[in-house]
Amino acid sequence: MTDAITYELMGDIAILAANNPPVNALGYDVRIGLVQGIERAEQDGARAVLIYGEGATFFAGADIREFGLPPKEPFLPDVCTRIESSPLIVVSALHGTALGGGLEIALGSHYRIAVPSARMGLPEVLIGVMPGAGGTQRLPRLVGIDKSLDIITSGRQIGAGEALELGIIDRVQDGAPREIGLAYARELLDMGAPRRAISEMPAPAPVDFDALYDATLKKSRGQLAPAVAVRGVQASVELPFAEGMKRERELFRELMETDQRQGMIHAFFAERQVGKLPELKGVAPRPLADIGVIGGGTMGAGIATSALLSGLNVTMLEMSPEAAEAAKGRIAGNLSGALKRGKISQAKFDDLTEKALSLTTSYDDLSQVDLVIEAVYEDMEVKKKVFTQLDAVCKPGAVLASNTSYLNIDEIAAMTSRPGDVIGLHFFSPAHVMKLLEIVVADKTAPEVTATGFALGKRMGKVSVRAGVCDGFIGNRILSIYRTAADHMILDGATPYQIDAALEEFGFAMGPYAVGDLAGLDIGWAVRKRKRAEGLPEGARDFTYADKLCEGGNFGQKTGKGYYDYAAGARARVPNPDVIPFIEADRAALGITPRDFTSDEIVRRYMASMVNESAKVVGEGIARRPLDVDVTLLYGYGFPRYRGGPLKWADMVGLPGLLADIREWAETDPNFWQPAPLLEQLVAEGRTFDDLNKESA
Ligand code: 3H9
Repeated sequence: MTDAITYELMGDIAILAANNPPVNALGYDVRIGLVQGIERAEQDGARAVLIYGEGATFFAGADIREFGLPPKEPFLPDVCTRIESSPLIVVSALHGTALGGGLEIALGSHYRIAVPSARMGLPEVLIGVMPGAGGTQRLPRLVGIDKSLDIITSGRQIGAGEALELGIIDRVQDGAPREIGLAYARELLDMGAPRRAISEMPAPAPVDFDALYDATLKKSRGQLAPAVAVRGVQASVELPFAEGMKRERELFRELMETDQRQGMIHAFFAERQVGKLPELKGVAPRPLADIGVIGGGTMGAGIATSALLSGLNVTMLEMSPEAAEAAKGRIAGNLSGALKRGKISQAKFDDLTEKALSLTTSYDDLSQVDLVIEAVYEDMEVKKKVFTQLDAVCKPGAVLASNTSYLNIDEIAAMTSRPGDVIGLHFFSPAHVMKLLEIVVADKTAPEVTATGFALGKRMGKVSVRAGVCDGFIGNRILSIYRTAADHMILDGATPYQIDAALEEFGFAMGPYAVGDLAGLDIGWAVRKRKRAEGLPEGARDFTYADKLCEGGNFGQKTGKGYYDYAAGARARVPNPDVIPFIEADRAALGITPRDFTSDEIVRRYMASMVNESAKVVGEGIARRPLDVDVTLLYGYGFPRYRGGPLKWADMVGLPGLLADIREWAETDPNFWQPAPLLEQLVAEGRTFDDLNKESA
């Protein structure tokens, strides 16, 4: 026996307890321990076997860290089959999260009991694979095609109550998993309950799997795993059980070989790694109970909503009582969304809006808050005034945060007598929905202030990324470059519609011009005006078509027209006929003869510009590691998760090819295509961005 599974014989019941913290992943030691435990139970003359997990959870799935390495026997599907084929009664007692291979072990058992808080599911598609240890063969026999496809293709977790209703588990009972499992096994033995192998149950009736495959592929926007999983379920209907298991394994292995699997597993580990910074090891955050928010527009109200939902008291400061009431209305509107979705009760809603939220027009009311976030107009002079006033009233030790999306936090901090307490907390709109939080660490920000930013993000359920100070920090700085690459392609002959289509095909939820229409074209207009006023870099290509759209009052969806005409609804996205003539006028003025672009070239240029700027952001230390950029783009900019993030994608397509493209394009536009020194260095050394992630771990 291995240490990962301990064996104990209690009368005629053998107990196999998993001890593989933190999540009892089904690594090699656990698998071999389970097989040996079953064999030993049979040899010892036991009549039943109980399987349960010590610690936080039943098995949370196969050990993802083993993926990509040569698989080692016993393979998980064989372990499940070995459990199921035992002549003894096998009971699994579930707590925590029985996921993927964990649920498959439970389905290989003959009976399943769970504590009320247990959650279960087959989330393999969320890491780019599909159930590979009988999940697609056993679950349909238990719950039918519709339910099993819902569970498998969404990867969602279901609670014990729903699992009981569906018949995935046999009983829900409060108590320690070991105790409830033992009592259940005893009861089953005493009543002479039969062995009950799901593989021996009849398969569900056939349905139109081709149609289901097509529908699933369409829904998952280019991600393959959910659709391939449909083929696995199809095998449960069309093939005898053992053949179905073989087919499932083949499909699982096919997915295992894909870049999509690599991308999604990279995303899984990156989002867990992103908050782990060496500089914060052992640094305690400051306590947080009361926070202030300055400015109750869309952004401020979203931040306040998120803070209230995470249990903080919020003082909202506005310029006038009317503006404060309007902010409260926005917050209540946001919270009523949570109420409608059943996330909070009416009593909680009342409590949050009437007790936890207070309104003020006086800075004095911020004197006792632990942290204050300003979300006022993006103007340095306005921000400086706010911070001067905060410095005058806030208690010592209060964290003073700016939600600016590009302004220099060092300059803002310098307005105060306590720059160590100043930090950037860049939320993304709508702030109560979007998961990304950029924590912008200025020159003098104290480590415990950074730790407090991360603690706030965690409390709010955000994915927080550390960023350094520069124009646009990590995300908006990179965005401005790849948007420029797209604008250049338009000048040279592409249309916004072609570009949107190519990038949506690549996997972005929306192309850049559709996103512009959604966010409001006035934002980019203001940025262009500011940059022109500051002076464009020499040789930079400028254009006017986007300004002309804005000058005509066309700011996108909110005005009914932008790159698209929304008269027929937001989804219709009919091209606005004014756009192409504006573009043609720019081309004529610049003496450009338009040329054709293929979708492939559009993606390549757009992505190369994104990767190149990302490499600059990492090289300059604005992002600590490549994974910080990947997480930023995944959570704030709609980057397709199955591609892992721009730098993981770059590793997979190959850095030398990307650099060669950039060098070639630099021959015609040396101003824009300046290779990042870090990219050149990695190519010269034959290394990848992921090597840098590993070195920093
Ligand atoms: C599968 O089962 C395939 C089979 O069908 C077929 C096979 C043939 N492996 O998330 P947390 C680590 S595919 C290795 O922070 P939480 C995680 O990296 C698998 N490590 O905690 C972290 O490490 P660290 C299907 C894993 O409480 C630590 O555990 N299963 C695994 O917020 C704590 O994790 C899944 O996809 C793993 N499977 O959430 C489940 N899981 O401390 C994936 C976690 O060094 N896991 N770790 O950063 C989860 O969804 C969540 O981790 C879970 C706990 C809900 C379990």
